[in-house]
Amino acid sequence: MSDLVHLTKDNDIAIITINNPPVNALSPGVPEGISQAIEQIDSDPAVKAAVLIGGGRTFVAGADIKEFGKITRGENKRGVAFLPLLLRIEDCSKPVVMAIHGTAFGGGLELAMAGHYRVAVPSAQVGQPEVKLGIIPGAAGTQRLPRLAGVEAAVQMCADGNPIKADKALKLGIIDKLIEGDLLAGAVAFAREIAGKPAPKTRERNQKLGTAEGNAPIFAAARENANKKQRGMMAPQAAIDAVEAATKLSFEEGCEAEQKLFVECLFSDQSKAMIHVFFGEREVSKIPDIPKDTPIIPVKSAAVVGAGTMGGGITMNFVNAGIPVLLKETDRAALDRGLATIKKNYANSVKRGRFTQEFMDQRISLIRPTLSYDDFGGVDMVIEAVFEGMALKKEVFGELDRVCKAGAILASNTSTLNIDEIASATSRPESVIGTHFFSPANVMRLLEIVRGKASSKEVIATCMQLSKTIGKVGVLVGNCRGFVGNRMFGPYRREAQFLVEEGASVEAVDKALYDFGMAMGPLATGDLAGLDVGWRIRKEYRHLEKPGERQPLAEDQLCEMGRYGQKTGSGWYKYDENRRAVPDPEVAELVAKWAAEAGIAQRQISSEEMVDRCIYALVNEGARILEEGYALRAVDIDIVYLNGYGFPVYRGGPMWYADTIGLKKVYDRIKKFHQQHGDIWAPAPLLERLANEGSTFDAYDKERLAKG
Ligand code: T1G
Ligand code: NAD
Repeated sequence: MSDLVHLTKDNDIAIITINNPPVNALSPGVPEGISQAIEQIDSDPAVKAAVLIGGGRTFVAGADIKEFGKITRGENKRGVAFLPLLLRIEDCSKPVVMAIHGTAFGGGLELAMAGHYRVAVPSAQVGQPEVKLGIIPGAAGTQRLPRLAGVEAAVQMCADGNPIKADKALKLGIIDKLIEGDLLAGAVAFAREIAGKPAPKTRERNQKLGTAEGNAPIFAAARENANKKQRGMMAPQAAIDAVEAATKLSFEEGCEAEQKLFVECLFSDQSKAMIHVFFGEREVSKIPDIPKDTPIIPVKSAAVVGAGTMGGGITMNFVNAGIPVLLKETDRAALDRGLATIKKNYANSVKRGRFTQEFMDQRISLIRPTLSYDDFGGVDMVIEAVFEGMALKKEVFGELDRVCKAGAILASNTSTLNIDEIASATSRPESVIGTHFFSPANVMRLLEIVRGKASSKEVIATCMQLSKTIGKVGVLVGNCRGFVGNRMFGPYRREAQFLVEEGASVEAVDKALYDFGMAMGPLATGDLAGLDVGWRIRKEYRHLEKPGERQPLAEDQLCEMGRYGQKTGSGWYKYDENRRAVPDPEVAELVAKWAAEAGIAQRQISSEEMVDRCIYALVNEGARILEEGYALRAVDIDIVYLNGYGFPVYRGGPMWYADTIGLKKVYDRIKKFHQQHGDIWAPAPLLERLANEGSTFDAYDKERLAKG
């Protein structure tokens, strides 16, 4: 037996234990170990039944995702050929009981469904999350799951990839029994109960496969839903096709259909991008110069200064995690306004069934509104979210320095201001850091953690861990203007405006980027966030603009006219009573007039150019940020854009996308834009180097990691 799979016995019950930490993935050696164990069990007359269980914190969490790259690069010829093993388990002459705790995901659930019975602890979860990696189940999951859970549940689980809890799995028929207390003991007792009885083979359970008439509306609805919620992704559609095959073909033919779709997805750019994102979301939490054992400052209580757009959402994140919050404002009216917005947001979530009324009441009871700093002395962390102005921020931090206890973390939610300068208003810059949330702060997953020159390792490590506690993806970024996300967003939106000035329509530019996969077009995004936010910042930094450098014409003038976007009912678009965007011919006329006055020639512009100018502007600025060291890795930039700016996950982020296109091609295109549009398009030196070396941003990351 291998180190990864142990076979023991409890009298007449055999126990197969998988030990492949951290998540018992089906890495090379594990399937082989299980296969050997089944052979032994089958030939051991003393054994009446068997239990298969995961060692450590979970059942099998799937195939080893690290192997996929080797498969698509041709280094691993074996692939994920689990089908024969699963058939072997199903054909075992002794019933096999799968004992599930933690997460039975992907190949883990497929393994479990090949067993004759499944028992689980109530806290267990099961799921087919493969579509989140741009693939589909590849070991008969789309064939066995509908046989256990029915077509509707199976197609949903395989198409959206979201796990379900054990109690729901029991109701659906995926799980046969919930085990309270000791799982192994309960599973062995269950095995002893069913030993000697006929063991049902999942592949032969066809009762729940329904009829073609009955299933047709289910598949139609699933495809429509996937087109809406997973726009542009190929895997969800492939998963639906595979489950449909299960209802129309024999089990064997269904498995062949699934295999064909699985391989198409696995070798697709979408899957490579989404696997990059899977590991990227885990990589960003590793900070090279901050060891894993860096002491964490306990954050059991917090305070938020400013209950406006951001302060309210930030407060919700903390109380949702059970951390009480002192919420301070300047006056009662502002405080009541902030609290009312928080209550409205919770009420909407209760209406949508996301939270219970009891949860809402309990969370709101953790918020203590205040108009003074009196009780700030006891809190572990403060997040400041007052108006964006250096003088006011420094005034607030001066106050916090006076009232907060030693060791308290003092964080600013500033979106553009210099963290070191804010820290200079205190006697403890080592406790000051930026925590840049994204609007709406209780929804957007991204949290840019801005490292100041003096921010201590303990404060950084604490904020990185806290981001997980409050359900965010924390990315450590450097203290440059606009940090990573907004610094890149500037050139991206600049190009969108230039394209309109050169003759493209507002709708055409937004449609081109929407079709590319962005959650929303760049101009409509401006209207959503408020055109005045950028306008105030441009006014604050007007003195830094390079003389003679082309600046966008429209947004400042739209703001002068009071057109701030959705919040004023008009911006680039007009908005109807349901906040739906309506193209506004007046804007097209105004921009044409401003462009004519500026002598900007009008021309037909292809959507391909629109995408290249906006996306390559992101990439070029991203490359500058990387070489200047304001981002640790190219993948960090990708994770920022996927979680904060609606970049399509199936393209992996701007830097990975550029690698997919090929940096030489991207560089050549940027050189062209440089010739046409001047130094704003000067290629980033790092991009030039990597392009000429035929390298990639991904290789650059690995190179730097290796150098440590
Ligand atoms: N393969 C390889 N490594 C994995 C892995 C996997 N399946 N799952 C996790 N890891 C690594 C992860 O990179 C991290 O490494 C460490 O384990 C801890 O993970 C045939 C083809 C199980 C819910 O999609 O969802 O089966 O960063 O930080 O927050 O049809 O991991 O420490 O070096 O995420 O407690 C389907 C993926 C595969 C599940 C645990 N399975 N994993 O979450 O820990 S495709 C999945 C997860 C498949 C079959 C198909 C989560 C988790 P490091 P972690 P966590
Ligand atoms: P906002 O105008 O909606 O709210 C600011 C609040 O701060 C107001 O309610 C004001 O009364 C309060 N305030 C001002 N001085 C105060 C003081 N001394 N004590 C207590 N409260 C005080 O602004 P916002 O959009 O929430 O932005 C807040 C901060 O977050 C800014 O630094 C902004 O740059 C940043 N930010 C904003 C966004 C966004 O999309 N709005 C996104 C990320 C970061």
